[in-house]
Amino acid sequence: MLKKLVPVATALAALFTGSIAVAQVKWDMATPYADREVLTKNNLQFAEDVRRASNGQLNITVHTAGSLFKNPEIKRAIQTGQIALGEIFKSNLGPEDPMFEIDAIPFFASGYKEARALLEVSRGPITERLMKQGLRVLYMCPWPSQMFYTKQPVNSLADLKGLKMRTYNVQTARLAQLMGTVPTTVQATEIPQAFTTGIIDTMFTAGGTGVTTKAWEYTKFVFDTQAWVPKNVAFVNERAFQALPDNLKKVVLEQAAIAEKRGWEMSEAENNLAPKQLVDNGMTLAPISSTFAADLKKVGEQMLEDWLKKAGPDGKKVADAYYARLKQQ
Ligand code: PCA
Repeated sequence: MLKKLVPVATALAALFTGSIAVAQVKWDMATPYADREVLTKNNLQFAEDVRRASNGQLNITVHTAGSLFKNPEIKRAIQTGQIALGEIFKSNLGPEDPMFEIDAIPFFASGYKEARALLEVSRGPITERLMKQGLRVLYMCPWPSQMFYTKQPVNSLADLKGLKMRTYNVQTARLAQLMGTVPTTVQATEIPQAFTTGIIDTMFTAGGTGVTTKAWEYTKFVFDTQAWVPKNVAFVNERAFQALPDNLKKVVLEQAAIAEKRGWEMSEAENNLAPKQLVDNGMTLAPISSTFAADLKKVGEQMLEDWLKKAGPDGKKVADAYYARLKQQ
């Protein structure tokens, strides 16, 4: 009997001191992607880590898969204080400022090493821009490198002419146009349905997203193009952050740094695993012909040129710093 009572008494005491000494803070976090996606898993882990590290004083409820706000609405919801924090696809902010889409230029930074170098040189300009809008960046983690999925073999861009290509933002719509395809916006959560209803014929997405959306059910060929490594950004309303007591501020920042490191590792692990998973499920990992590679390279060069024009001196500075960093590696 006594044995049973002791833990209850201890738990009650803890609850009491907890509620008297400090109020519990509850935050809502909106995220756009399905629970099975690697970066969503990382967000859920972040929330769990914050709860644990704060001894339950800061509780973050993660609303995944756009269930609270959709990808394009999340930033506004945080800025207006409807929710404290969230995660979005960073280059969706490209129309606001080209700096946000520096990681969405095909073949500019296509592997993890390059993507890291690009993050190092662009973190400052990106966090400054968001801070001016009252948003504090918590972490930026990559999607696995973007692969290309089709129903039929491809030898050159000419084979894709007129096909409907799934796009997820302005930058990918531009890419689809330059590839001679018809851009069609479809969020990741709706990919299978869009394929089966014939809204789209082809897409770029991560190997991991190909696996989680069962690409083998509606496409046959996957090209490991390693086209670009786009990132998500998680941020918190700065007023909500500043309203926290110092000990909780520290917890948030520490766990955010851990989440960024873990997110990069989880993403890279998934990137390495995905091609085999796609093949095991019946897809053909198709070799990229020299013509197709040259066609894609040309499109990438055009997009880089366009971006440098749009991004002006700030963009040039970051691009130069990126090239310099690559040379040091
Ligand atoms: N998966 C998400 C974002 C980028 C990615 O690899 C998508 O396809 O929408």
